[in-house]
Amino acid sequence: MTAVPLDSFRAELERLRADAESALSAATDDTAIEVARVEFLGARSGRLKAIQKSLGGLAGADKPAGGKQFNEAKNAITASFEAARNRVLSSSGLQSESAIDVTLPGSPVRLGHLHPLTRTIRRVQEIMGRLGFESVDGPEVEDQWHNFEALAIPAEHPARDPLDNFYLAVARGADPLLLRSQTSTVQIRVMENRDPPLRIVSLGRVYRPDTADATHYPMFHQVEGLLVEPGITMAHLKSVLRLFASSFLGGDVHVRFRPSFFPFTEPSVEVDMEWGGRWVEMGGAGMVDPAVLEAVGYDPDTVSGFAFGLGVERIAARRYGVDDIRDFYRNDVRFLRQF
Ligand code: FA5
Repeated sequence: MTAVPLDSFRAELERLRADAESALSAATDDTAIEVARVEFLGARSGRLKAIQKSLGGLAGADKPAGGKQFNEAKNAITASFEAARNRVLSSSGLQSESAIDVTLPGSPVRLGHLHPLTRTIRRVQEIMGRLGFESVDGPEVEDQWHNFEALAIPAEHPARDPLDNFYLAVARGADPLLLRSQTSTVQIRVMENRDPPLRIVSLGRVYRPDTADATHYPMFHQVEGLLVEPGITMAHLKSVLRLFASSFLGGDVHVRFRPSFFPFTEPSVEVDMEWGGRWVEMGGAGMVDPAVLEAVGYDPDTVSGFAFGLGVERIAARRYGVDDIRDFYRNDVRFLRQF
């Protein structure tokens, strides 16, 4: 068998080297580099491996020179391969594999949390639940019957004034709907559908065209409580409110009743709470008016009940030491992060 001439062996190596360099310099991603690696440097069927096998065909005297040329070509192709790999890594944002130091501590992920008003609502539901009050919902768009009439607020009552409510545009002649101005609507909806005894609590949004200030907002939340059973008195009302206030605010909270008027309760009171040396009005309450019990088909001679409605923003402000309820709605994370 005639020996392979050293010149043609070298020419073959040069061609391979040129092919490898052009394939690697054209590679723009990991996949292209891997394809080139397998073609040129592959351990089993790579083109370099094939040339290595032909080394054995050189004449004995040419073998040392051929081996040297083979090693030079192999080192050059391996270096081009490394260079191409680093180029692709750095263009994908990673300078090189060593740029990721897995021993460094990770950057902390900041966890969000519930809005203080949502937390207040859940806490109120939980405390009232322990006192046996079931949580119920009612619609925010209401009709005149549930927002006013069934609550003994007749057509001529100033509380129905268009300037004091958000009425919705409706077809001519139809009874206008409105965004509910109080959660007392839910009292009616529940009593219409259930028989006594009942204990419910309802938390939700209400709407009034009030000018926003430190204690008012045009959209706010109320918590409505209603208990109807035989033999209920104002003493039960005060006990429940005291228990609630002490659990919610913590410590010994004093509850004060001031005589007031609501068309749907008789007698009616304003509820103030004293905590940390300050009295704050939290809401209204009273014994459900017999006219309201009759409007929903209950017999006022066999059952009586109390109802209360508290402002959620006011009790949340008290609980968290917030001076201005508008802060709850500014969406300023520096404020919200504190809770
Ligand atoms: C009522 O809304 C009655 N429905 C409460 C009631 C329920 C009485 C059951 C009797 C029986 P009043 O309008 O006072 O009452 O509102 C109750 C509470 O809502 C207020 O004491 C206050 O805490 C809160 N509140 C009223 N207006 C606003 C407002 N614009 N922004 C924030 N909170 C308000």
